[in-house]
Amino acid sequence: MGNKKAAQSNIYVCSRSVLITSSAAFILLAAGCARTTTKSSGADSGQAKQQLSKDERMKWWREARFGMFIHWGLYAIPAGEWKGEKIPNIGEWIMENADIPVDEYEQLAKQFNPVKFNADEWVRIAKNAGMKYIVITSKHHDGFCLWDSKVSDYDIMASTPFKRDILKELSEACAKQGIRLCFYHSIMDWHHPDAQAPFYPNYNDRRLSNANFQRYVDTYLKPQIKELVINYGPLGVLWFDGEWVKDWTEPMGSDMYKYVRDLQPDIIINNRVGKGRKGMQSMSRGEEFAGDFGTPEQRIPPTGLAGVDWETCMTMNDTWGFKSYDHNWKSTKDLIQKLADIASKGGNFLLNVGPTAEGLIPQPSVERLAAMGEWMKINGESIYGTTASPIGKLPCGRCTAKPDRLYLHVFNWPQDGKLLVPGLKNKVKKAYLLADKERSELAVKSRGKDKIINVPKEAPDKINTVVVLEIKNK
Ligand code: FHN
Repeated sequence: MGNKKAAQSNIYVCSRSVLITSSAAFILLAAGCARTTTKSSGADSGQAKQQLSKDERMKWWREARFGMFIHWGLYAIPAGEWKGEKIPNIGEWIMENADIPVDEYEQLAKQFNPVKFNADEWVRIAKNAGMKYIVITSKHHDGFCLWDSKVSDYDIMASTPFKRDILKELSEACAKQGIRLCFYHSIMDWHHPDAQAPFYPNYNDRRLSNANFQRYVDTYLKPQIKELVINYGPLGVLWFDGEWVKDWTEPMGSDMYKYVRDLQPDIIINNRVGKGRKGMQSMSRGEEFAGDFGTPEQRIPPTGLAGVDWETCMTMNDTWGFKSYDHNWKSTKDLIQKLADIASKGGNFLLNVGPTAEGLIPQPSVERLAAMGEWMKINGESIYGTTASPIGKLPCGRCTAKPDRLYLHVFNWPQDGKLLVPGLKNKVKKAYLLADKERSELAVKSRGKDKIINVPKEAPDKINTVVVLEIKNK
């Protein structure tokens, strides 16, 4: 009972009815991942072993707000080049974009030997950035498996010189450092003969069908999912992808959803398990579609979505998998403000890294994550466990909420030292800078329906200074 109850009880009288209408429209779109305790495909119903309601199951995830996405696999070896040619588009799609036959692409496994891979170091980088969970590609579209699978030899143990179970090492490192381990898993498989391998050279041709696809699902996909959940769990989230293939259907998605929840009742599953996704804005088209949360990709919804579970996944440059020549890195300022923007709309931020073939997270990513961590060390309280802004966007930035306070994320500091907070009628009991350990009080004046906070002339943090307003609830 997160956002909805808080908003109703605290009556932050918002004069911006426009906002509600637009988010209502958005909510219509996102009904599938609604934060209700309604059953999602019966998995929550009755059976004694499934104790948790959806709200209880989602609690850690909703409070976490910030996670690391890791795209890693054989595609890190060519790193965006094939036979000396730069291959356009995202690096992990090189098999498709360079029209590489299965037997040729498979040869990369013989070269995959990431000796610099250090699971503890990766988890430390995520944790130090303020991230609470990690979603790593157990298997991407190219079909290569980063764990010791008994169902396939196209994996790290049987077909590479590395012969270390990467997911096992990450599972142990996450357990040690208190980070939730989650797996990305592609339904689309360009390597499996019963899946999309026969579609070469257009592995991703959505018009094509494989008569043996059900056999792939029953004898390969589901058994591997079981391996991952049972042998490496408990997992936080199973993050499906590649569900757009023609042969995958909503009934298959609902069945997979139930199958996974039966294996681990408290697991969370994204909305790409079914066919509910609406394009890259990726909210579900309705409650009837399987999945616990929406997955906007490379975009942030325009307005708040109070009461809806969603998570924006995003690259730090222009590729998910490592590309040696992609240096179009987002700035630390942009990333910190995006995190605040996403949290102010009630969403999670899943920020990607694409490690090299040696097993290193690219330095530009490491530096930006460390800088985000410095900001989170001071301001984490204004992100973790917060809910969507009850007063919409602010002229100066964004707002996140807790039952008894608002966090104003000030991106554009008022030169005159007068911070305007439009449409807030509640009485402000106390205002102060979150970074100020003394919490020295800032003067607050009412001006009609608005509040004016007297702040220092200089912005303590040029990227995002958080001002806390302790609110008297009506
Ligand atoms: O095709 C994938 C892509 O490679 C990447 O994994 C992203 C991450 O969300 N998902 C798909 C594109 O929607």
